[in-house]
Amino acid sequence: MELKEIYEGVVSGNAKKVADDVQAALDAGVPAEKILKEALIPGMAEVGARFERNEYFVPEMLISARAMQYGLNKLKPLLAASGVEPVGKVVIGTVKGDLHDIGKNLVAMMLEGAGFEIIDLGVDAAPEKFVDAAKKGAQVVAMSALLTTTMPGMKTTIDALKEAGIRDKVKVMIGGAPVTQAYADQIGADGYAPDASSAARKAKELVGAA
Ligand code: B1M
Repeated sequence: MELKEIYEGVVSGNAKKVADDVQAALDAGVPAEKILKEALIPGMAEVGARFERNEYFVPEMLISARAMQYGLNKLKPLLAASGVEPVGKVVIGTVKGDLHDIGKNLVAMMLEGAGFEIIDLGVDAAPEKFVDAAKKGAQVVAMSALLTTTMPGMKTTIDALKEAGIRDKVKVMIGGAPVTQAYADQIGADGYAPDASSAARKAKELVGAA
């Protein structure tokens, strides 16, 4: 199975083909991480590039996102299978106003694979939702944002954790395409990770399980 076919399936938004091709690649012994890094993620990057060039519009992005999710669903059992004792609890969500969840879902899968218990708040998660979930014993609050306009929601959530008196009880980790280490430093987050694998490493480091 050619990884190029999976890539093209994401770009053209053919969900069934992506699911079948990912399964065929797995059956042929291609590692899940290779499929992810060399086919699915580059496919979505091309979709973004076409959107920027006004060749794709929101409906095409949605159709490709669905195809990517079909592929990820096939990889999930492999990426999330760690078989180790829980190393901590993470509450994760995409911040308020932001509906992008593919990267967040991927980070959640890798965290699960690294041994964390996950509370997934989904998308458009308001600061109060993070605070309420953090009160239930999470050691890490993990926020994703894909829009420059929704990134400030990360600082608002940190402020809400402070107001609730629990900021010093949790570690805050942030990420997403427009997010940087400099932004994490600026808003007082404890950690930043550029991708899902390093997010899992960073979360372990933050809870002292690295
Ligand atoms: Co949107 N969108 N989108 N979109 N979309 C972007 C983000 C954009 C960059 C496209 C572009 O212009 N090139 C642009 C943002 C521009 C900006 O703010 N600077 C954009 C825009 C403008 C919009 C709308 C405003 C479009 C419109 O309506 N006019 C709109 C906003 C809706 C909203 O959220 N309120 C919109 C809508 C959508 C869809 C709903 C159609 C769809 C999302 C579907 C879904 O997620 N279920 C969509 C998509 C698919 C994209 C692109 C094409 C792909 C995003 C993606 O899934 N990437 C995207 C362009 C791009 O990113 N190249 C784009 C694959 C994913 C694996 O990567 O999410 O970056 P990513 O996650 C990575 C890392 O960032 C990191 O790890 C992940 C894996 O390695 N990471 C973390 C993510 N979260 C992390 C958290 C961590 C650590 C690491 O710690 C907690």
